[in-house]
Amino acid sequence: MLPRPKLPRSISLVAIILAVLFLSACSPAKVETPPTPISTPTAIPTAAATSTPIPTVIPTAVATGVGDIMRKPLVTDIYTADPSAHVFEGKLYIYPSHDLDHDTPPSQNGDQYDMEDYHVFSMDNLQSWPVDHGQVLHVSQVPWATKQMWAPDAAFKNGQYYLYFPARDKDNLFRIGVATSPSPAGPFTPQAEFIPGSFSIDPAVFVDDDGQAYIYFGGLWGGQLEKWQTGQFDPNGVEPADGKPALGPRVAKLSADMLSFDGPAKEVSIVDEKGQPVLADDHMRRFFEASWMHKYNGTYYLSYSTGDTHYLAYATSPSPTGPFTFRGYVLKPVKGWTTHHSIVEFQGKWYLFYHDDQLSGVDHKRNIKVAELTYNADGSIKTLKP
Ligand code: FUB
Repeated sequence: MLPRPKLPRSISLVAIILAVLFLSACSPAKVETPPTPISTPTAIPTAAATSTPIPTVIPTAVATGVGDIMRKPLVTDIYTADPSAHVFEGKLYIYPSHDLDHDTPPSQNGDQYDMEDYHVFSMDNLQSWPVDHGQVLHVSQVPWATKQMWAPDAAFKNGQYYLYFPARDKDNLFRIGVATSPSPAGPFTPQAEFIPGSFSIDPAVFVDDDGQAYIYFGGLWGGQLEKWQTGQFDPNGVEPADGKPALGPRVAKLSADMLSFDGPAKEVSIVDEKGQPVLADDHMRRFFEASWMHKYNGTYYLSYSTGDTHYLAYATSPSPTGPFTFRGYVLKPVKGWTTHHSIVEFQGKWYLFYHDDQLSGVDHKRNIKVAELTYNADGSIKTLKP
């Protein structure tokens, strides 16, 4: 074996450096390890934690609390729907329905919408994800109610917060109840009885600039509105015949203490551009459910779902009690049968809160979303596509 020729020390050093550089150039580029996806936080434990947390992975933006939240499911660990949004104490509060993760077969009566409690959410701004304040009211706390805690709304007056909600009473009729809290985040304490004279579903409460509060409500089919046309519940009541005026939502002034109607509820009239009532067979324009009232530039905007045609429509009036003239659509049909919303101004912009069934693909397991809403110069709303 020949002895290895010895290299001078300086040459060996240069060789080593060159070898290191060569090897590092040949090695694969260092791959950034992706951050471990953060799985959905467990739902806040509540007295009625009957829903299974939704098995999903939420984007990093959700985990960090900052991101582009527009048109994305705002809550991913429980199912939420019917979002009523209000600005209270400088924050945006959302009062949605809480859909449960069960497989009750669908019916025209709405049995699959078998909800039993409410959560409240808040947002400091519309770049961060809502905070869940947990369960604020459960059906077991409401003496008169038995089931189906459907779309709620909230209001503030007299230094107190009010949560209005529909549920079935002991006779299986939908009624509207009210619960109170010193905080917009609840929890809410229910009144022992439903609001006298109330019926049907989907209360929406609007407090006008002069302090007078109005409650709008009603919904067809599962919501039973067509069964109240005589002022009494008629189990055989049906929608008006084709060619007759459609049923409108009901409106009542609320009493100063916000706990009862100040007089009987009246039917709201929705008319076309010629002042003629929208007809019962005009399913593209007739009221079905999900009333919402907001005021923009001094005009009152009544928006609602057209039900079986799945639009969010709107009509305007110089008066909070109408008649309202049909103007067009706020939102085209979303994924899922129901559509329900609220419209609110927050930090200088207008927003539509709505829902679809993106997370589940099931009509009664919905998720709330938000999109910016804009107006044309004539006060008409620019129709949003989901
Ligand atoms: O969430 C139950 C019912 O579905 C609501 O009360 C309706 O408006 C519809 O969204």
